[in-house]
Amino acid sequence: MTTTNDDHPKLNRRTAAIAGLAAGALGLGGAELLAGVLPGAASPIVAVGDFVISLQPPGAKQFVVDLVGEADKLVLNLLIAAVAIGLAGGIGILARTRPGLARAAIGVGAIFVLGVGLRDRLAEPITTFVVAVAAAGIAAVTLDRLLALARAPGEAPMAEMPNWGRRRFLGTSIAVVGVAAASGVAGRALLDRGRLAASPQVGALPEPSTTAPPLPSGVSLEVPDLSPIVTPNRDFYRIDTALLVPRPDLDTWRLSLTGMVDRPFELTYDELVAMPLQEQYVTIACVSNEVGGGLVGNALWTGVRLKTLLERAGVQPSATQIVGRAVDGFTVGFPTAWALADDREALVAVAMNGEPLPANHGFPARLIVPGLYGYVSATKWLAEIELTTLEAFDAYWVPLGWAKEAPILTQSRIDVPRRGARVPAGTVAVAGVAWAPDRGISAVEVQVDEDGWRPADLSAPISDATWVQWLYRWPASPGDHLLRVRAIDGNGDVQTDMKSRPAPDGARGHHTVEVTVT
Ligand SMILES: Nc1nc2c(c(=O)[nH]1)N[C@H]1C(S)=C(S)[C@@H](COP(=O)(O)O)O[C@H]1N2
Ligand SMILES: [Mo]
Repeated sequence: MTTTNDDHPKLNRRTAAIAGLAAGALGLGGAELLAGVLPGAASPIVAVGDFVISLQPPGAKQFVVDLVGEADKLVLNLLIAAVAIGLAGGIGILARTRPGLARAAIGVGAIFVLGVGLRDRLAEPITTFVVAVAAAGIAAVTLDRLLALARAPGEAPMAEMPNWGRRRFLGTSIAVVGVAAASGVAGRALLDRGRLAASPQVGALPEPSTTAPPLPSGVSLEVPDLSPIVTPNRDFYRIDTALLVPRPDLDTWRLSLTGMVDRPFELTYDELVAMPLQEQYVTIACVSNEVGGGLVGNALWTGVRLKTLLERAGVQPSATQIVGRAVDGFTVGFPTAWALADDREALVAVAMNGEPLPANHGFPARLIVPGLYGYVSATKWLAEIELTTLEAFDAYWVPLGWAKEAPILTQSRIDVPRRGARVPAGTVAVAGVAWAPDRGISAVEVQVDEDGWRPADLSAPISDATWVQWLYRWPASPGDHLLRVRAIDGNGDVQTDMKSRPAPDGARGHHTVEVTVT
C-alpha cells in the first residue's frame, strides 16, 4: 500500500484513477445533456450503442434477450457508460505521469464518439460535433482541476486532524459524479422526449371507412390474471434495435413506394391518413419469444391497406419481395405473394387501439402483416416500401442468422395458475392464450401429469389473425402436478412438442407449469 502525502506533488494511482473516473463521468453526463438540448445531436452513449449493435455477431441478440429480456437496451446503455468511465479512470492514471498522452487519449475518444455519432442517419453533423468536442473538453478540464486539487497541500491545522486536502478532493469528486449523473439522467429524459424538436402532436385521425366487426359475445373469458383479449398499448411488448425511439419530423417525413413498380410515389402523413382507413385486430409476436414468454400481443390496428398502395404503384410481376425500411435504416422483407393473398389484409398502420401509434410502436406509420413474425414484417417508423426480389436483398436480421421467411408458429401459454403456485384442491381454473395467426386456433388441450389431453373451452375468436383465450376447469387433487398445454391451428395441425430455441425461426415446444395443490 502506498499512502498519499499531501506535500508530495506526485499522486498515487488510486487518486488519479478517481479523478479520471469523475472527469469521464462529467464529460459523458454533460454530453448527454447537450445531446438532449441541441437539435439533432447524437448522444455518445446511444451512438456507441448503435455501433455495438451493428457489430453484433449472429446469436448475440438472443443471448442478450435471454439474459435480460426487454431490459436489453438499459443494460447496453449502462454497460457502455461503465466501460467509458472505466477507460477514463485509466486516462486519469496516465495523466499522473504523462499529461500530454492523457489529453491525446481524450482526443481519440472524442474522434471515436464523433465518428460513431455521424453514422446515425438522423444525426445533425454540426451539433453532433459540438457534443463530441464538449464532452472531451469537459473531461479534460475536469481532470486537470481534480488532479490539481489532489496535488494541493492540505491545510491540516493539526497533525492528527483528518487529511483535509484529500477530503476536499474526494468531496469534489463525489460532487462532480453527482452533477454528471444528474446531467446524464436529465439529458436522456430530454432525448427520450424527442430531441426537443419533437414531432408535432397529431390530432384525431379520420374515421376508418372500414371498421372492424364488433367483438363477438364471449370474446373474453372472465378469469382473474388471464391476459386480456386486447392488449392495452402500455402493456404491449416492445422489441426493436433502436436505442432512442426515432421521432420523425412530420413536416419532412414521407412514405415512399419504390423499386420494381411502374409508378413510384410518396405520401405525406396527411396524404396517408386521408386515404381510406381500415381497422383490423391482429396478434403480432416476436420470433425471440420463448415458449411461455410475453413477446406477443393483440391490438386493433387502423391503417391503409397495403394492397391499395401496391395497386397504386403498380407492382411488376417479377417483384417477389416487399422490403419495409424504417427511418433509421432497419429493414424487414417478406414475400409479395404473402401480402397479396386474397384472404389476408396487410396494413400500413397509423393507429393502435384507437390512438395514433405510440412512438414506441412506430409513429407515424408501421407495417402489420398478419401471420408473420415482427422481424420479417412489422417495420416501425416506416419510411419506404420497396419492391424487389427475394434473391436481391436480405433484411436486417437475415444475415445475423434468422430465417428469411418466418410465419408465426402455433403457440399456447398458461397464464394461470402461475409457475410454483399453491392452489386449494377442487376446481382450479387453468387458463391462458393461444395463437396461430392467421391460420386461427381450432382447439386447445391441457394435460395434467401423464393423463390424457383434455379439451379446453375457447373464447369466441375475433378472427383467424388473433389469439384466443382458453380455460380448462381442472378437478385438482392434492399433490405436486405438472400442467401442459397445446393448441391445434385452423388447419388441424397440432402444436409440436419438439423443443427448439427461438433461432432461427421461432421457439417450439409446450408450455408447462408446475403447481402444488393443497
Ligand atoms: N424500425 C424497426 N421496426 C421494427 C423492429 C426494429 O428493430 N426496428 N423490430 C421488429 C420486431 S423484431 C418486432 S417483434 C416488432 C415488435 O413490435 P412492437 O415493439 O410494436 O411490439 O417490431 C418490428 N419492427
Ligand atoms: Mo421480434
